[in-house]
Amino acid sequence: MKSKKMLAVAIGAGIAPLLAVSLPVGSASAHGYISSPPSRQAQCAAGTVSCGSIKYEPQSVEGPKGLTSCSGGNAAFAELNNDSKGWKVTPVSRTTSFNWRLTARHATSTWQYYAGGRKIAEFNDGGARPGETVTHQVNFGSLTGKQKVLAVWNIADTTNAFYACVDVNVS
Ligand SMILES: [Cu+2]
Repeated sequence: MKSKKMLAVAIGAGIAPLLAVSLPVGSASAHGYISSPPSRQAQCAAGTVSCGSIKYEPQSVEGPKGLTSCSGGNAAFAELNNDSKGWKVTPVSRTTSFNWRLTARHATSTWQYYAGGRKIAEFNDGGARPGETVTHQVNFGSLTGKQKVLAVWNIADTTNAFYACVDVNVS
């Protein structure tokens, strides 16, 4: 909203081309992550596991759509891909609520959950703007025991997605 207003003012002043190139594509530091069960980046932020810069911005694991890595392809957050880092594994039941905390409520295409090498759940928001918290009920089906869940938040109006890995033990 703020950007649009600035642009309108700029067009009026005849400097639109100059300003247009400097307009941010999206909000630089505000996005979202899974808070519970605690995702890897949530554990970094809480100090459950000691981490690098991701601990300051657990909401920023953004990358192109279609990736399968916990880091969303960000070299700075590569430690999120390390399965041996001592992540706390949360015991969960076959049907479990996954809760997202969104610091920017981006228009959303889909939310996807992968485990055991396949997609186990998908929720289609059809471009709607989510609330500050989003909860999904995910059913693990025949998957039991220790699982690494990759959750993906696909943004409707950019080519990007947000990624969060959650370590659980399904019983
Ligand atoms: Cu964002």
